[in-house]
Amino acid sequence: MNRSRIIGVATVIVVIVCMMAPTVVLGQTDGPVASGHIIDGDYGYGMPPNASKDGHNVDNLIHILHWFMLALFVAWGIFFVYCLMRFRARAGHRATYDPVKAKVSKYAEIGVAAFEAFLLIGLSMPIWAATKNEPPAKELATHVRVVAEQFQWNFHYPGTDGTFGRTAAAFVDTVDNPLGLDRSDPAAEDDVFATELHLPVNKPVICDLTSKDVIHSFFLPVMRVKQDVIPGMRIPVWFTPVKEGRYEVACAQLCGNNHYSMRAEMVIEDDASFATWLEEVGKVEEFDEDELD
Ligand SMILES: [Cu+2]
Repeated sequence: MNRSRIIGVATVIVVIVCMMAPTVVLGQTDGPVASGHIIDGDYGYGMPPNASKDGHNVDNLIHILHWFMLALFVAWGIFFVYCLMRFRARAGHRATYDPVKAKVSKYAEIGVAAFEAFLLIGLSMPIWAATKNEPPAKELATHVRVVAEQFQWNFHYPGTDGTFGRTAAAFVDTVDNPLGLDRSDPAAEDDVFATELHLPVNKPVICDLTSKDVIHSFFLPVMRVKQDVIPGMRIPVWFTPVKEGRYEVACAQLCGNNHYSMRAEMVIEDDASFATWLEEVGKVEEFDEDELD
């Protein structure tokens, strides 16, 4: 074996080993620690756990896409190594620069294009349409406003009256009134502000997303939800949590120096625990207001 061939084969082997190393060496890592709590579920090297009703559809799509990419990677890799060997420089062999005219490659390319069209039109679009076209009925859903800012997630609950109080930028106070709630509005009286997202299990959730400053991205890995949060817009997303636990809320858009620290916790719990929590958080707010007066 000549030197250049050895170098070529060694390079291919090193590239393949490097790509496999994380799976072989690291395997499943421990769950991450956020704000001093271990978050439920397996956040290791593979997919995060699925805690939503429609998450399996997204997972199936991701699995199919990855198997397809693996097949393409292996097939093209074999073809690449074959070409390196077959057309290497050697005595009695001249390089030719004419494109190859073979039926096999033509059919292979048509096959790949057809399968990609199927992935988009036959598989992805129906799943998207089924889960994203029709929002759940508002009266049957838990409705939360999610207000992003550098570098925190704020959650605004309408309280027992089910109506959000009026908010305006003029009322915003970073310490006492981060949502800019108009305290004189009767609908604002029972509104609840939190920095943890608590939600009852087995009930649809509608989150209206807004931002106070730059573009953020609301990312709930276990719900398979990711949506950009744009200042000046109110963008709804919806999902149905089906597994109780404490999970991660992340920001998936590089939004400034402390982007890495922009995370919160989402607690999925039974109806009774959710109601108790909402009451407790509401009480803390009232207490704070008395203290300030
Ligand atoms: Cu952010």
